Amino acid sequence: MFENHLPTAELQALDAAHHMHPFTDGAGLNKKGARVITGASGVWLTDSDGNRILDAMAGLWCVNIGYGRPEMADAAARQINQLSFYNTFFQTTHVPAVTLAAKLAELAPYDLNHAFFANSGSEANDTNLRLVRHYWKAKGKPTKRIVIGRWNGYHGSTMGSASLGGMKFMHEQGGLPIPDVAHIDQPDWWMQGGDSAPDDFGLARARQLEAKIIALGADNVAAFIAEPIQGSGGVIVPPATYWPEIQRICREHNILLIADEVITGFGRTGRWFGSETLDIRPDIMTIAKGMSSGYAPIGASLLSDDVADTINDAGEFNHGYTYAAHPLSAALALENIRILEDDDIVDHVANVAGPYLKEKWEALIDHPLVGDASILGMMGSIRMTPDKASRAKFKADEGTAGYICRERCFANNLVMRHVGDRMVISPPLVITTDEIDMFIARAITSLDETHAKLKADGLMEAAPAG
Ligand code: PXG
Repeated sequence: MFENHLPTAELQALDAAHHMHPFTDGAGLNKKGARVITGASGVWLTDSDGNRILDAMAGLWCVNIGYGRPEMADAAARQINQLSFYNTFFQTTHVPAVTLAAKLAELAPYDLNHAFFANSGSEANDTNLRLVRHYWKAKGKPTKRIVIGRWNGYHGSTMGSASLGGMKFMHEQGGLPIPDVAHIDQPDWWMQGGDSAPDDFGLARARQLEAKIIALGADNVAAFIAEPIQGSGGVIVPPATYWPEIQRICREHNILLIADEVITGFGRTGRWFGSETLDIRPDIMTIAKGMSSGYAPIGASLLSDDVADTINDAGEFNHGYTYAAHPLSAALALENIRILEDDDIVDHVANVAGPYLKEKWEALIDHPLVGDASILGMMGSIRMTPDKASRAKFKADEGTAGYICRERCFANNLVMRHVGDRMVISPPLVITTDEIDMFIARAITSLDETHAKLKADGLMEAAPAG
């Protein structure tokens, strides 16, 4: 690839002077200099120093078809030449919006036949918050306003979506959560299950929802929102008992169920949607990320017939975004879906790359630092621990080991993300078995180096139990 940029140090200096990064300690980064990514193809990133880096995070859990597909470039050029922008307000529509909405209705399970478009997962979840309240008002139940989410859930970074999420470190900044949002605990057996069996723990955590609904009064609760599998929270695969019980509780108490499929959608779990893999029947589904594989920003709320009909019959819904169903984004989402279908990528996850990665990933449990290695489809996590038998946390601050491991991965030209002392992965779905071998080899080297450093620094000590 030809070099068409300033030298790395100059780019880093300009970045430090003018670019504020999301979720970043700005002063710390500015001292060190950001890594500059200049290109990407398939599962490989290239940086400004010419390193080739294996991206086991698919960008930010989103590049499902891999980077740099020329068909996507062609689709973008065709759409810009045809119609570069028009809106969908004021009784107009356009071909990419219609075609994509119909395609999503075909792909989505059950009667999720209606798309309300946004530009991101955060925006789509803000839509959901307003939409469920509007829905219950239209149904003659205006007091049903509270939305229940989960501690350590992630639904985005706007005021509404961050409130629905349960990231306390986010709530601490900016006066969150907003009113009429409540939270229950997450189904993280490894960290919080104590002596209970995983299935009992799953039921107990689901029943927190019932207790919360009863405490608040079902007449005051609009909806429950959750990720089928928590992503940013650390790839927490819930015990098998969890989702059926959540489903029962929502049904019995007349609460809408919102499945946030921003990460789990578009093949990541080996089916088109995580709700199919985990047998969830949501009233609303949030989608984004893999919807366009990150080639352009787009998100949506997919609504059941009942929810959409109720909203449609309730007069004007005073809500919408300028770029909703942007023709370029919609065209790229359509081309992305065509590639997922024509290349049988969901089948590749279910029957080829997924099982292969599962075998190699779960074998990491034999590493002295690894206390848990779980994976579903192309979402995996390992928990590092100083003592496997007792599922102990480190005595050092949570995230110390994770940060060291992430830095070792970077040094070994591998992107894995750390969530506290968990390492998480979400590779492009097109990863081949050879690339999985390369990935695992680099992951093991990084874990070995992390282990050596933790030992050398006296950090392999367990925190006191409880
Ligand atoms: N829901 C879920 C389940 C997500 O994972 C969002 C909503 C918000 O989407 P937008 O498009 O507004 O970012 C997300 C986003 C990380 C990380 O490091 C994860 C996300 C975003 C940024 C960083 O894990 N997920």
